[in-house]
Amino acid sequence: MAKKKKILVLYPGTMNRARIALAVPLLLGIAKKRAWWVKYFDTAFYEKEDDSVIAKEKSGGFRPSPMETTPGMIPKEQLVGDVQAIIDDFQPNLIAITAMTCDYQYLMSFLPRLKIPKESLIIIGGHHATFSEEKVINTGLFDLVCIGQGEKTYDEILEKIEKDKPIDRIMGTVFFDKKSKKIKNNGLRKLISAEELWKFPLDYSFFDERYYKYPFDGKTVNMFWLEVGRGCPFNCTYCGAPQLRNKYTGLGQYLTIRPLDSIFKTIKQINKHYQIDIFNITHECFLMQPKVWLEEFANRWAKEVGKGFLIQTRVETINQEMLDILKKSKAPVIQIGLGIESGSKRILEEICNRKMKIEDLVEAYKLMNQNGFRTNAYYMLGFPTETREEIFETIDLCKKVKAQINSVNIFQPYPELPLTKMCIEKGYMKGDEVVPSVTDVSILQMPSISAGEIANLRRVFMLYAKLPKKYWPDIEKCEKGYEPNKDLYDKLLNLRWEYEKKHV
Ligand code: B12
Ligand code: SF4
Repeated sequence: MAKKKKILVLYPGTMNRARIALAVPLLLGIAKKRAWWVKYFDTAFYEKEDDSVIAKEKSGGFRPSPMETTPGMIPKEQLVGDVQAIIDDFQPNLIAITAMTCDYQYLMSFLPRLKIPKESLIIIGGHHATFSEEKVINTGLFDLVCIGQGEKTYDEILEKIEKDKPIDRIMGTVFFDKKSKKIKNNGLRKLISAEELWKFPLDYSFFDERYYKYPFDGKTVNMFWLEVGRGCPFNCTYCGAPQLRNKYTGLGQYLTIRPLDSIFKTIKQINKHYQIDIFNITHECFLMQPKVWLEEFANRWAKEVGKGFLIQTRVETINQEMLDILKKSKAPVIQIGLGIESGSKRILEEICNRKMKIEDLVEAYKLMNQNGFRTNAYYMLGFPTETREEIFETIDLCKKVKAQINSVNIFQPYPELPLTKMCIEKGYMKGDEVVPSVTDVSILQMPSISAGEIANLRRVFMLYAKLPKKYWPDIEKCEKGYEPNKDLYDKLLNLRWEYEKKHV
């Protein structure tokens, strides 16, 4: 009998909190089903300097959490030694990694320092690999790069390894022959149907209670990220979702809804071990699902779950009828998040390709607030060609929409986005820079506004938006000189929360 194969699944997550990346239960589940010996490692518990969730919390976007990071963080210096020890001890046949761009950059800070046994293959997939496949394979660190949807591709990779067959011709991968240094791009694989997709097994047995603890409304709750479908039909120029959809043109149906039975089966599976308080539904535009599906979802939620949930959707999908459907779920709390991004008509229409009216955004929040929904708003600053005045239009809009949760991000040019191409064409960047976190700095060198001013404005954005104008001179002091005015900044931040309590 052939020897049982061994796989190490590795997720180089960049947060200081434990979280289950959606691809990981799949990578674990498929390997387990194929009877592999499976180990899992992630970087959640290793200290990282920059964490966008903490940065947003510290600049007044969310209520301060009682649990800033997962308790018991490990010093970052121990990371390489710890991964090395697992590899030396386990001697995996395969190391499978999932990463978006931020994770990949972090991975590059430690993967090249590891001594990988000659016999161990390394494969990587996820959003970054899908859009930077050439750069990733050219590092010479990986045997295979998985491009796009991975379920079938990964299953086939494991099957080939089990049978000691060559892995150089698998659709949906780019292969690097470490001996001859030759690269073979096998092209994208056709998409599989939703039914087939959601039959692949998901394994959550590797995650303890720390993976569910998350701050919410100033408390720590059990939260679970629940996938209900994939894909968005819109074409915002700063977003990776249309990029993925477009890549699949002619290769099948990219927009998919997860069958309801599969959704509720996962909820039951998780609730057996961890009573989840809030489900964070990951769909780019939840309310664009057909009404019948939404009605059934809400009715089943009321009967089978009865807990709170969070969704993201587009402003165009917000109306009384949709809100009434959501209410049928009888969830004690429903949070709706909309991407606002900018309060400038020019930035929205000409730069972001978002053909929505500012008045509609204000009206949508009014309606959601009136109907008792908790609201979340996403903003971005530092778009190519943006000016200080336009950022203040966004601050002005934030004042008007009165969302409870505000997520203020700096635009970052991820690989191959239309806006990234524009930045390169305009000479705002070269294209090979490391992309910082969304709360760190802008890497764009623009004539309209400096990178420093963008970073400073992000830090005080919520103060300008939430405090009356009489405080603006003090806010400006903190904007222009944060370090010498830290005490004043903290005072204003406290005032921002007090003010909201009194006036909303
Ligand atoms: C859900 C989601 C989140 C969730 C959960 C993310 C997670 N790690 O699980 C949350 C809300 C936490 C999140 C956060 C962020 N996100 Co996000 N997120 C998404 C979203 C909507 C879906 C991703 C997803 O989980 N899909 C389902 C899983 C199963 O798909 P998948 O990971 O792509 O994996 C498939 C394949 O890639 C492949 N595969 C993946 N790994 C592997 C490994 C192997 C070995 C193989 C063979 C195959 C394989 O198989 C899988 C199944 O088909 C995407 C948009 C999109 N349409 O992709 C953005 C997206 C991935 N996020 C993005 C960004 C920028 C962020 C943030 C930086 C945003 C922010 N403002 O803070 C943060 C980063 C936080 C952090 N440091 O980790 C960008 C990434 C761009 C890039 N180049 O990296 C995207 C594309 C959206 C966008 N705005 O452009 N995100
Ligand atoms: S609506 Fe949201 S998910 Fe869809 S393309 Fe725009 S930003 Fe991306």
